Amino acid sequence: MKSNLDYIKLSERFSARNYLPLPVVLTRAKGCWVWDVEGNRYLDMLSSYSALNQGHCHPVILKALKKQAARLTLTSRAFHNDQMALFLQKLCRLAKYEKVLPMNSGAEAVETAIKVARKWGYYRKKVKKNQAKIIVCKNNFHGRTTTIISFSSESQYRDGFGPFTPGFKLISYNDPDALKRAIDEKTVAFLVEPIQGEGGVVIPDKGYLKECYKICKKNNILFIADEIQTGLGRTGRLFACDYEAVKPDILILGKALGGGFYPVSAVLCDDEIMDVLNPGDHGSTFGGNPLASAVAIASLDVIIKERLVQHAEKMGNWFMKELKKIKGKYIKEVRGRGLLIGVEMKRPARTYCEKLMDSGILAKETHKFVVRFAPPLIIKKSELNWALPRIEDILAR
Ligand code: IF1
Repeated sequence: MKSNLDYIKLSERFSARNYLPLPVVLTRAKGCWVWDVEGNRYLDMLSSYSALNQGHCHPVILKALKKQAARLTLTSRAFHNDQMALFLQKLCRLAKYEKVLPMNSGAEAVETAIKVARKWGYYRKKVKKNQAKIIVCKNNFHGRTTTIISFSSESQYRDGFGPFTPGFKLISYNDPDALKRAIDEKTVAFLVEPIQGEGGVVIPDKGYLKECYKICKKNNILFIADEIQTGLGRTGRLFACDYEAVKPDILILGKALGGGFYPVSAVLCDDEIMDVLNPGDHGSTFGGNPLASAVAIASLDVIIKERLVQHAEKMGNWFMKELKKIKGKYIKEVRGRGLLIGVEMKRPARTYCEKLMDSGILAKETHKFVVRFAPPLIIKKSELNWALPRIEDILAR
């Protein structure tokens, strides 16, 4: 039998060095639990950055995947397949939009939304050719493509990767007045995360999203919400924007849409916006493929049938209350919504994550000082109760 270290050494030899994972090699999983190659068990409190809202290897999604994999996996969009329309219909009805454009990764969906917004700007708002501007927030995370990192405020994400795509303006997050000031006649859209995930689980003030939405409406600008991480139940609502009854003009989804089995992302909006796209304008070899579609249908079914949104709210509220009771001189703040929770420490969070791992809990730091807890939404109170004393033991140190 090979050890964790054997695989890590092998990985270090052949893998690009663009990650620094915790030193554990996982080999199987079920629900909220994962096992490493040495047989140690861990509670997964990261859920692959919210891509595993339904838990690992959910039997309903697995069944759908197996059935579809044996039947038809890929057609390209040169032909129709009998799964995509069913997926898009389900998603439209659930999220209350008229159209969906399916892609694969989150970053691709963000790129798609940018293209749709720009084209809408030129053809509907009549912005001068190649002048469109999109307003984004400091401390954002929307992905890793060259265009998306062009409007990152994180120097590491950009360093060495220029030249950058123009047409973006950075403003401070949680500041509606900054949005007002940044708007001019070239502005076509405002792109925002309802909660900044990678930014350190940053929750804006109550009313921020609503206020920004109103400003966008007043100025004929599209409000685009990146709910790749916050969407599909994570925060205790189907979408985090629901907390403020905001329906974005363009909604971007990813991660949990594929139930942890398959990369599936989507851009949703109504006809008047999506209609700017014509055949040949945009596409993807794998987007909307029948395997992805069947997996996404099952992934959405599980969220609804198992009432994961309601469960996330209940478990999240309780768990956060318990976390707030932990007394530790290095704990600065506990914040979150639903099961997207960050504990900001006064010292680098990586060390705490390493210690948590040693006690059987997998979590990942974000923004250096924040330990993020975002378990699968299926997590039981008993499992959180198992984790709490272990978390307390480490965070209180
Ligand atoms: C990695 C972070 C989380 C996202 C939002 C778009 C994307 C993401 C709001 C792009 C992706 C991932 C990327 C992943 C780690 C993870 C992450 F720490 F980097 F920021 F979740 F917090 N919009 N976030 O959160 O989606 O193209 O990756 O499918 O290792 O970079 P993608």
